[in-house]
Amino acid sequence: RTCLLIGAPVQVGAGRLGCDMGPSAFRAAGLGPALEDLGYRVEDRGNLTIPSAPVLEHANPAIRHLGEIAAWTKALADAAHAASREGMPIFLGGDHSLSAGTMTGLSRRATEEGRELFVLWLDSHPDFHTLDSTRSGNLHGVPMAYAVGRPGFEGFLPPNPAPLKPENVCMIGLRSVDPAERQALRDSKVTVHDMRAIDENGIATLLADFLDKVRAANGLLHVSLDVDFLDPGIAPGVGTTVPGGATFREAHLVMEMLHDTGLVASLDLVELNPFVDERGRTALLLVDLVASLMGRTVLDRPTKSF
Ligand code: DIR
Ligand code: MN
Ligand code: MN
Ligand code: MN
Repeated sequence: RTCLLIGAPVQVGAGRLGCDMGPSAFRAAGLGPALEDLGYRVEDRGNLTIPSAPVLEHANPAIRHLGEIAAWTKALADAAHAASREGMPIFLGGDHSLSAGTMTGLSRRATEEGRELFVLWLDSHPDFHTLDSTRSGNLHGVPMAYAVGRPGFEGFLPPNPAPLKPENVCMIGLRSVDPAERQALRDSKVTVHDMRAIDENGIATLLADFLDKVRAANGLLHVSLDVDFLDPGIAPGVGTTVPGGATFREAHLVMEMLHDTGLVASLDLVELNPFVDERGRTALLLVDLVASLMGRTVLDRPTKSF
């Protein structure tokens, strides 16, 4: 199996600059060699770029960089669609606005193959704002709403012909949800697990339920990992730290369980901000988490049958 590393140095979707250095930090932290050690062929495709983007105006005056994010979304959708045929794409962000593009391209791919895209969303935020409801105007707060085809994206890009089904999305780790997002999630079929749900049930139980669903549907599984899913104590290198996040062991367990299923087809690594990281420790942690996702274990394990 070939892993395709695709850098997406988009940073204007976030409230502070620095995520454009994310792809370099993942490389410097040894992501490629870690995957090669596990026996994968690794192709580093370098970083995507966008043509100079037109300025797009929107009725919501808070919105920032709409034209640029539209250009990134288009470029990423095309890249994700193409790469998903050649191997397992790993998108190195970049802020979370990039997932509007990756999920769009991947759902197009799934539809062509007669399958359905499923998304595991690991984030403290649901990123479920529309262009009308965002108050910050930071477009890393909207990618999931766009991907599932919520109205409120007029004048952004043409409507997505093959949107992701909300019932195929599972969010784990939520602890910062704006009122408009909370209402919209209540009215949607997205599965949402906040930190309390993790505390009460254990993260493994929540994840296993979702993975059963993906397996039963023979779905294509995409994982979108926002650094702020993790507790800031172990992952300080992100612009939007939110206390009370996933622990080191919870995060590794999620990755190890995902590997056991063999269902993961693609991955976003987003919101790493090397400018606020502590000597690369967040980048190094992310590389170790990806290694767990791709099969690194401490001891041999009996093959688990589902
Ligand atoms: C907040 C924070 N909901 C916003 N969002 C994100 O700005 O819309 N922060 N994604 O990382
Ligand atoms: Mn996010
Ligand atoms: Mn987040
Ligand atoms: Mn924000």
